[in-house]
Amino acid sequence: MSDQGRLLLSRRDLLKYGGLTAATAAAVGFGPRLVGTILQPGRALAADRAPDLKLVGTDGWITLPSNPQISSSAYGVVHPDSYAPAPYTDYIFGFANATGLRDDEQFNLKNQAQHSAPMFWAKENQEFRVQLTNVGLAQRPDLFDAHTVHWHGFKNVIPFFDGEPTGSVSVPQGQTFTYVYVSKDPGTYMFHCHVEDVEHVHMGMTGLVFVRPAQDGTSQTYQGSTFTRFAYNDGDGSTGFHREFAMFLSEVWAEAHWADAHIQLPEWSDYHADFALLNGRVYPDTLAPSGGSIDPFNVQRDANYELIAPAGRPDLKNQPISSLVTCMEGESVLLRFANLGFKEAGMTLTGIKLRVVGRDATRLRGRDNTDSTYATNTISLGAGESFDAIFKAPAYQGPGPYDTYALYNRTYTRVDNLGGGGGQRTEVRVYPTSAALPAQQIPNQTV
Ligand SMILES: [Cu+2]
Repeated sequence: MSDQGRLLLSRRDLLKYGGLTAATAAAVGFGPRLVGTILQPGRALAADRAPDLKLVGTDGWITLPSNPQISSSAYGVVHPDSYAPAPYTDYIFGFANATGLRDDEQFNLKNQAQHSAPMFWAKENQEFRVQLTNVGLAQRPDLFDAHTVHWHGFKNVIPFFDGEPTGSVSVPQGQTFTYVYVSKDPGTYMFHCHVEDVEHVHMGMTGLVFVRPAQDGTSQTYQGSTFTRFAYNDGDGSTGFHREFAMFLSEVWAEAHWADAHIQLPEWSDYHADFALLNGRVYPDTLAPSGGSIDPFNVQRDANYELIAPAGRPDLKNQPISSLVTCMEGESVLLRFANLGFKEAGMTLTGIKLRVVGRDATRLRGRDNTDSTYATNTISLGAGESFDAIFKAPAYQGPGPYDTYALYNRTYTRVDNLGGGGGQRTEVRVYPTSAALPAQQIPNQTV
C-alpha cells in the first residue's frame, strides 16, 4: 500500500466510517430499533481531528433580475417566485459553509444555502477533510433527500468517498459524514451533490474547488516577474500569478426552481436555461462586491447565522462571490474557469490575450515536456470542464481610474438572458501601477 493509502484509511478506519454510515442509513430505513447502535460510533469519531471544511446541505433563496417575468405553460408566472420572501426571487437547493460552527449550531443554516456553493481549496499532498451535514429542506418538509459531496474529476478519491450514491454512501437528513481526500494533481475542479444529480446540481448544489501546487511558496522568475504562487508545478515560473479569480458557470431554468418550491415535479427533458450565472450571479450583479466573507476557512455570519450581505446589496446575501477582476498593469492574473451548467460556453476576454496553461486540472505540457499552452481570446468549455488561463495585464491607458475590458460568454442568448440584461458577463479592470493595489489575500478578492 502506498503512503497515501496508509494516510487515508486503515482497515479499522474504514470499518469505523463505514459502520457509522451503514448503521445510520439502516436506522432511517428500518426504524428506531438501531438508534442505540448509531450513537456508539459517534464517540470514536469525536477523537478524530477536526474537518478542514464543514458544509451543510439545505435549501434557500437567491435573487435574479425580476424583469422580464418568466411564465411557463404549465404553471403561469414562475419567476419571480410568489413564495420567495423579499428581497429574493428564486428557490434553490444548495450548500452553506458551516466552518467554525459547532455541530449543534449547523442546523441554524437550514434554508440559508448560497449559490454558487462555497468555493474552497486544498494544498497538494494535504490530507483534506470535508464534513457534510444534511440539515434538511425548510421549504420542502415533505422531502427527505440525501446529499453528498462529489469532487468532480478528482482522480485520487477512493470509491468510498466518491459521493456517487449508488456506488458509495450518501448522507441522510439529520446525519453527518466526513469525506477524506489527499489532494494530488493541482488545478481547477468543481464539486456537486450527486444525489438525484440532474435536479440537485441544477438547483444549486455545485461550486468550484481547486488544488494549489506544492511549488507554492518557492520563488521563480519568469519573463521578468518573480512569483511565489503558481497554477501548477511548472519548475520555471511559467504558471505564476499575482492575483487569481475563479469563474464558476451555472444556469437557472426558472420553471424547475418554481416547481421544487411549489411541490411540483420538474420535467427535466423540457430543460432550457433562463439565466446563465457567473459565480451565482448575472451581469451587472457580477460586478457587485463580494459578501462579508468569501474566505471558506474564516466565515463571517451575523447573530442569526446569516451571511453578511455585499455592501448595499441585501438581495445578494446568498450569492456572495463577486466576479469582478481587478489588477494593475503588468501583473499576471490567473482565471480559473469551471462549467457545471448543461450548456457549452464561450468565455471571451476582449483586447487581452489569455494563455491557457491547464485543462481539466492537467498542466498543458507533453510527456516529453513540450509546451502545449496556447494563446486565445475565447475558451469554449462544456459541462464538467475546467480551464486555467493566465493573462498579463496591458499598460494602463486611461483616462479614468482604470481601463475596462469585457469578459463574457459570447453565446448571445446566454449573455442576454431573454433580452432582460444580465448573463455570464463581467469586467477586468486594469489600474495603473501608481494605484498601488494591495496584494490579494484570497481568490476573487477585489480592491
Ligand atoms: Cu443533494
